[in-house]
Amino acid sequence: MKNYTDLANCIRFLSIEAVEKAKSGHPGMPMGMADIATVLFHDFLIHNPKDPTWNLRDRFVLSNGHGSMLLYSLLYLTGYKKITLDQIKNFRQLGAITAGHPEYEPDAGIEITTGPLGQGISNGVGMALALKKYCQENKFQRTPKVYVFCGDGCLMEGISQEAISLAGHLQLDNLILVYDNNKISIDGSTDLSFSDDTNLRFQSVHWDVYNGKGHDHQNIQQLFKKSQNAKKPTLLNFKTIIGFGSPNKSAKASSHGSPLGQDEILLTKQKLQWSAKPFSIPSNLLSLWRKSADRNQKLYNQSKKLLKNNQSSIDNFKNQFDKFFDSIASDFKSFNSPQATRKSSESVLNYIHASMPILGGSADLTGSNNTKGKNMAILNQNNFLGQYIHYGVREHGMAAIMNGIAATKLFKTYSGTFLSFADYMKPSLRLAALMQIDPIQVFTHDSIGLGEDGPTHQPIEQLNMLRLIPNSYVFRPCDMMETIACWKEALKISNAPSFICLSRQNLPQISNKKINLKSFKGAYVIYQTSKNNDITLLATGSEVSLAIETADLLQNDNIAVKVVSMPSTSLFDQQPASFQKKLLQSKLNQVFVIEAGSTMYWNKFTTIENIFGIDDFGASAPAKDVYNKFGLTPKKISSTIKKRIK
Ligand SMILES: Cc1ncc(C[n+]2csc(CCOP(=O)(O)OP(=O)(O)O)c2C)c(N)n1
Ligand SMILES: [Mg+2]
Repeated sequence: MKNYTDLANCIRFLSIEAVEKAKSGHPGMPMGMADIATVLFHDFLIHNPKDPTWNLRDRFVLSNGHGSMLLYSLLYLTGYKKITLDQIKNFRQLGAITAGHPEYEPDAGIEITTGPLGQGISNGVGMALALKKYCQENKFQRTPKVYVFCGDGCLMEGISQEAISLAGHLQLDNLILVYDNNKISIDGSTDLSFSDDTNLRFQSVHWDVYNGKGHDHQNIQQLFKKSQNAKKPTLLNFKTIIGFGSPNKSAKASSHGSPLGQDEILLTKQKLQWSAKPFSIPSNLLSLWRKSADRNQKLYNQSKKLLKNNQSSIDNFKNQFDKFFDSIASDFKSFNSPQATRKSSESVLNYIHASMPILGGSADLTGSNNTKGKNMAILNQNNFLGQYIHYGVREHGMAAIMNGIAATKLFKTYSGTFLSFADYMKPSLRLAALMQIDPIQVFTHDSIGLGEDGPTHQPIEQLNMLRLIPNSYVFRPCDMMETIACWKEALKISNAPSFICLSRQNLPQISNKKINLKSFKGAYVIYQTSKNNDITLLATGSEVSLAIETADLLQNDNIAVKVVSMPSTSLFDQQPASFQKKLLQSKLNQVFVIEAGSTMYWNKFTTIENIFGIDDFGASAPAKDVYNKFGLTPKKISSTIKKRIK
């Protein structure tokens, strides 16, 4: 048996010293998980530190991301180039990769951004799913495994249940969840708030479950061995001691999130018989760590040959986008029937899914979101060749699972729910934007226009909530042609999430011949009553036709109106100031805005009195009556505008 104790102590002391130097951080978790991580990285994890993004590597996810020093120590010790000793010494400092919580950087071995507890478990489910699909499609013999470390906190979070339930249903046998069962969280003993029978919980959703002793190397090995040929996802429930090795702080919440202090470090060194200086790893141990992945070399070489001819990714389609979408647009150039944009979106999907490596789905609203293309096969436990996932009613889990899929970069992924339930997904949407990964959310029923289902289902502030997420793209098309344009842009974007917001109700076809698909800038003039307009009326989605009707009424009173459709505020924001200014300019220099949602966002374009929106909850009634109740009718708006410009 290798000297796992000393190897694990390398992790412990790098972590302790880095936290001490940074004067902040979480030493307890790396000290408690060091033994398990050591056995995993020396004997089981298949990776190549010299080629961090090798597609067929196993994935290691630290869902309990506060223990980030565990990950950085492992990456430094195993020889990932980007994680140098200087990076470890600069833990938590400006510009370092070694941030407080792991931040997605596959080149450095950081597979996903974690820290908000529970997300990593769900990301791991997405990775396992994507890898299984990818390997079955390419007939690879070995499917990479996904090892996820998690703590008590991750399992307390509701999102973990959504994810483990779906993982069990799909029988993701390449997923191994390693539970740091130390019975401690920030407030103290988990007895304060957590008395789940965790094993029973996992068994009830069809997982294999094993109990282990987290500091007994032989036992750890046996358990990982059991997980290797599993037919189901596996939970390894390890009893561990937080802050292992610290005489006064181990097994206590005091080791969770603050430096041990110099005195306690000395005592810990004595207890663990460690004499090396801070940040110095004895050469014999470092050399064992650096060689720990050599056992994978043969598999690596073989798989590289296989991968050579299998580089299918959305990137390969990038230069065909113009041609591809032009041909869709040309098929719809005479289309003139009123249609809900969710339905238009379905028409676009019918083209896309047949041509691109895309993985769709919905959180139990397939028929309402119109997210399933005509011939999309369902992905289920018996068929990973399918392209469509029934996520069930699990929006938060779905969004985090999609982040895991997107992080593998093996598939472009989209899914759907109602816009009002974007709130259920927000934490994961934010993380996608932070990570610069590219899932697409299809949000239908995007306003009070959904009518009778009422205010619980009518989004108000959600559009602007999404617009406020940095590095994200919000789309809200007004008809078929704009929907084509929005899908094209969303598919092209590879470094940010996209949110495509679509109507439940029918809308007229108005953008044909006006919109320029080739150089779509997020906004354009869709209608004007004269060449020299008095005012500009800006609208999005379902309110564009309302704006055009309003413009016609104003024209009757000799007020000339330019109507600007802005299906993507995000793309418009990126245009040069000169373009933005010119588009919104008018004789009276007055911009008015109509959007059936909260007004807050739009005051960057105009004064608050010029915005027609809704800063209240909607109402349960036929759509026409709800629009009327909130004053969003051509008659009411035109009369207010008339008064304003007098
Ligand atoms: C969603 C979320 N809520 C709260 C926190 C703050 N937080 C960080 S760690 C932690 C306790 C987690 O306990 P556990 O997972 O058992 O970690 P351990 O102390 O055992 O390392 C909390 C509440 C967080 N990171 N994410
Ligand atoms: Mg804990």
